[in-house]
Formats: sequence, C-alpha cells, structure tokens
Amino acid sequence: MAEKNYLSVAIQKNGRLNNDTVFFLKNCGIDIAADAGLYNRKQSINIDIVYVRDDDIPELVANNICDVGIVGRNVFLERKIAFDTNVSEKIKKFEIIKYLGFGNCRLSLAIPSNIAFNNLTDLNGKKIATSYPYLLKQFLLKHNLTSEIVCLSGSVEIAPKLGLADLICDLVATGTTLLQNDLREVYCVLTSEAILFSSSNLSDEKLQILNFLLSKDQTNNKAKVCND
Ligand code: PRT
Ligand code: ZN
Repeated sequence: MAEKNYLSVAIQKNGRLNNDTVFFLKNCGIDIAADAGLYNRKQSINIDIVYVRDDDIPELVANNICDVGIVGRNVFLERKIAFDTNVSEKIKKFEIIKYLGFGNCRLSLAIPSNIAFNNLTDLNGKKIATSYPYLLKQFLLKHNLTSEIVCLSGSVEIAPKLGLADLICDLVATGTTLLQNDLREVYCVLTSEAILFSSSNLSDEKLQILNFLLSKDQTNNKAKVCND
C-alpha cells in the first residue's frame, strides 16, 4: 500500500516508455536510473518509484498500491473502460493529470492491402483482432457496427494471414509493421501518447509533492484533442 508521506509513482520497467519516462522524471527533479531495481526510494523528495509492466500500472493505481502512474493513453482508457464496466465504484476514480508528449501512436483499424474499403459499414459482420477489446467495443457501439471482436494479447498483425480475423485494430506508429504484414491502415480509432494519471483521492500531502514535482517540469505539454 502506498505510504502516507511518500508519493509512489508506477512507471514502465522496460519497453518503449521507459527512457522518456525517466527523462521526464529527471526533468521534474527526480534523478533515477532507467534500470533500477523494482523499487527505488528518493528520500530527498519523499518519492517512491515502482518499476513494473505497463499493463499492471492502472490496477496498481486503482487499488491505491501506487499514487500515480505513467502509461500510454491507450492502456489507460482500455483499463478505465474495463473498470467502469466490471468493477465496483471505489476503484473507478482515475484522473489524467498531464499529457507527456512522448510514446505517440494511434490505435487504428487495418485491413489486408488487397481488400477494398469504402466506409465503416464495410466492417459489419467482419472479425476484428485486437488487444484492446474494450476500446474497440466502445468504437463499434458508437458507430453502430456489428463486427465480432477476436482478442489476442500480441502479434495481432498476423491474425488476417492466419485466418483468425478479417482485419485488425492495433497500435501504429510509423506504419512499418502494417506494411510488412501486407496491411493497410483505414481508420484511426484513438490517438495516444504517454500520460501521467492518478487516483482522484490523493491526500493533500501527496498532492503537494506532486505539484512540487510538476512545477519543475519545463516541457509544458498541453492536453491534445481527443477522439474517444
Ligand atoms: O513489457 P511491458 O508490458 O511493460 O510493455 P509492452 O510490450 O506491453 O508495451 P511497449 O513497451 O511495446 O509499449 C508501451 C506503450 O508505448 C504502448 O502502450 C503505447 O502507448 C506506446 N507505443 C508507441 C507503442 C508504439 N508506439 C508501437 N509502435 N506501442 C506499441 N507499438 C507496436 C505496435 O503494437 C505494433 O506491433 O509497434 C508496432 C507498430 O509500430 P510501427 O512503427 O511499425 O507502426
Ligand atoms: Zn504491456
């Protein structure tokens, strides 16, 4: 459980967000190593850094094990919708505090290059493979579409070739992975970047530490226009 006088910050241990997260925290005056142990206490500013897999960060914050976390907006929203759908009131309280301007990507629909696509109604009756079933379901409902969702935890881009799905809904950055798999991006479901978020019931003491850290950050990224 997060300790009373320490703000605990959950960050990705390895992976795409790790370096930029460490850089952001350094910019806030917290000098930590990118590859420290699982847990790193900074007594000078009453802060605990917890290094974990990004997928675990929303749960850690929701359960008050950690106070704030840094993840992609895609992971944040996917877990938030899952909590809103499945879990009791007390762990639904999440707030985005800051958009961090790195880890930019989009969650997009992509179809085999040789298949025609005119508009979203072409998706009716089709199978879509994804690791983001909640975000995709929300999108399908919003557009009144009757596609079937096929959940995969990784390597989503090979699903059409394997005959598991007709198309995919996956993260895209440069588009290289899609090209390599003969897929074509046809619709952006969500834009994403790394975000700092908290449970909305932080104590005054912890808020003070958080505000102190953020006051040192010079990057000053503003919230982007969202299409969720
Ligand atoms: O180990 P851990 O569970 O912590 O990490 P992970 O493997 O689940 O996530 P990781 O490190 O790959 O990504 C962390 C976050 O980075 C994601 O949740 C996104 O918010 C963000 N991000 C930014 C990306 C990408 N760009 C990205 N390109 N996450 C994944 N990709 C993958 C995508 O899934 C696809 O396979 O890269 C491929 C596409 O890239 P392009 O450049 O070929 O289009
Ligand atoms: Zn992950």
